[in-house]
Amino acid sequence: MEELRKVSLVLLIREGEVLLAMKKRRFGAGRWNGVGGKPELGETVEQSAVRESEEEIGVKFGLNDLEHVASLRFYFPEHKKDWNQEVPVYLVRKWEGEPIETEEVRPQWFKHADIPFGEMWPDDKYWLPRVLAGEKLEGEFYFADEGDSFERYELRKMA
Ligand code: 8OG
Repeated sequence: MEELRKVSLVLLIREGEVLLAMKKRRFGAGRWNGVGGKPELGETVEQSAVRESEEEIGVKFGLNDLEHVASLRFYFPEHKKDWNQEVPVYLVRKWEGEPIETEEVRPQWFKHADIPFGEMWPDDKYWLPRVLAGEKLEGEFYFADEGDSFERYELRKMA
């Protein structure tokens, strides 16, 4: 299988709540999601998780604060296959600074029971509750279109 580009996804968590951010522009705009993004030249995906979290919501933490809880691979139809990517998901429990709104995103805390799955990537409802409950997962999602629905998915415990 071809190597996939890796793009980080970071979820800040505190007692019973998760921080989601409404993305205001570019890929995924209009959806609530964690923060994170593509590594810059020479950067590891973990470094991108730390840098993007500071750029997007103004919080600081170290590489050691990243708890790798999922590896998800997303596949799009042939005409969109440049969107294919692997997303390592990290939980972060400890950081410096209060999350702030920036040009890119508007952050908000959500209780686990109030997570707005209807305004998120359609795969999130399958893996996010399990990750928040303490599972470590890996899996693949095969999107039918540009990300509004998917045809099939596989999810298993992380090896
Ligand atoms: O840098 P860019 O904005 O392209 O990063 C995209 C972000 O979206 C990155 O944090 C990874 C994340 N992401 C996907 N697909 C999915 C998905 O299906 N669900 C969630 N929750 N996040 C995703 O690329």
